[in-house]
Amino acid sequence: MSILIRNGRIITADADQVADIYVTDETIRAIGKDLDLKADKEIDASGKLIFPGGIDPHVHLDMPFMGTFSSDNYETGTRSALFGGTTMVIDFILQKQGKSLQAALDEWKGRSDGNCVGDYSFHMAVTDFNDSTKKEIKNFTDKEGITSFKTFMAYKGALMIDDRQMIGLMEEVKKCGGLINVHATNGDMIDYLIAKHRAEGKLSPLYHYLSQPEITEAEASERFIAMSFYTGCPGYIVHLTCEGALNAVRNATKRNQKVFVETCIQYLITDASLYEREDGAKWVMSPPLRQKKDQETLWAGINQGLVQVVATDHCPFKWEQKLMGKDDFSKIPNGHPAIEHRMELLFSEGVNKGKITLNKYVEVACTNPAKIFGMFPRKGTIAAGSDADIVIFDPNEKHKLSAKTHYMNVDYSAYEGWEVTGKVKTVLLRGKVAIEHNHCHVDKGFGKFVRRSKVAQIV
Ligand code: DUC
Ligand code: ZN
Ligand code: ZN
Repeated sequence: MSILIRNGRIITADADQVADIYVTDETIRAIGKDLDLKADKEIDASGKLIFPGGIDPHVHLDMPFMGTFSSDNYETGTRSALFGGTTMVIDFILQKQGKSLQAALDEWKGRSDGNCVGDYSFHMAVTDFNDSTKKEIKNFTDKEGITSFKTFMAYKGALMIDDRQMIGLMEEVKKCGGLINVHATNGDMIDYLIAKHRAEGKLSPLYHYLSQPEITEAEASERFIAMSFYTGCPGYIVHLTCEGALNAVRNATKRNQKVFVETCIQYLITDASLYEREDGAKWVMSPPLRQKKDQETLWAGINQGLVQVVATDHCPFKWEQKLMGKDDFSKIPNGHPAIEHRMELLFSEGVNKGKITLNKYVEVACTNPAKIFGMFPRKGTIAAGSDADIVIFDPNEKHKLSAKTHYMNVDYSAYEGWEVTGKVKTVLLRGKVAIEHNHCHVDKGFGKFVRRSKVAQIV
């Protein structure tokens, strides 16, 4: 099957040109003006923007968490990602404390194998680092193509590791050519504040926010960065939300240390005032939403090159699940749904409102995740030889986001009624038209596991 996309404005991280794209099988074969080629299918993209397929490197699908499972499984999650122009996601495997990494990998394969509509990979979350876990790292980097290892400095008693384990893991991961991702918040401080608020009968969603003040994130980020510097292990801070944490990253640049940083779309465009609403549980996530001043810091951080990735931390729970914490914020499953809306919201709020350029948009939503996580240039760009993961985007179409029209398996929208300018129209995944005319044309099982290489490219 060959496809010729005519006359689109092709945006990559470093170029902007009107040209044709010729695709056969799974791959982009040629890019040029007025290509003298015939194809089985022609798509007229005049007046449209063309982006590489989006990559969301932070999602939690069908994940056992806080006594329940996130409500999008691998099928509904990757399908709704495709509708929103995200052709690949990286999900998290969680080791159970006291059990092996391999046992967790097997469990996650059991839920994901054959069920993905879009492409996917995994980060391996190490929640119990010991002599036996240490021996397993090399198998992941060298055989499984899983080269990033997630750590939690919070969720005490469930996922959190201490600094001793962190240093040990960093030394091993460095030796194996991998990268450490971190949820950087001070778990002990948060644990204390949660207990304090509960003891005082302060149980509403607002106290979720007040139990994780900015300083808990700034402190842990600084500590993580110091350990990464000391060990020389490449570090990637996931879902960074605030000024204090970004200042820690900026300080590291003064000693020429490179730390990769991800923020998520919700931290750029929403703020903690939502916790005062009756339905504030919809935005109970960790870290919590912050203040308006932090949004400005994060947009600036993107333009300063300190923040390289915009992800989602997609971790949806239905309203019934959120009600598990109706009388106690600490029992509300943490997470919110966004996998489908990242590309459109970032365009509408970022590019359309003049906060970031089109090239920066592609860089943070598509290219940098591919570079940092060992998939570039196969993924994350539009170039001859790359996978034909392509988004055709109408920059002018206005629409509203709603639970009535979204494809995510969750019965509310965290963005109900948001007016968005710009719409994903057609999506190719490895040369196949996956989304067209508001329909998904690929089935579960089409999505492939992507093996990743070891070396994170400096971005
Ligand atoms: N934060 C969330 O909000 N959900 C899943 C895990 C996390 O760290
Ligand atoms: Zn996290
Ligand atoms: Zn997460």
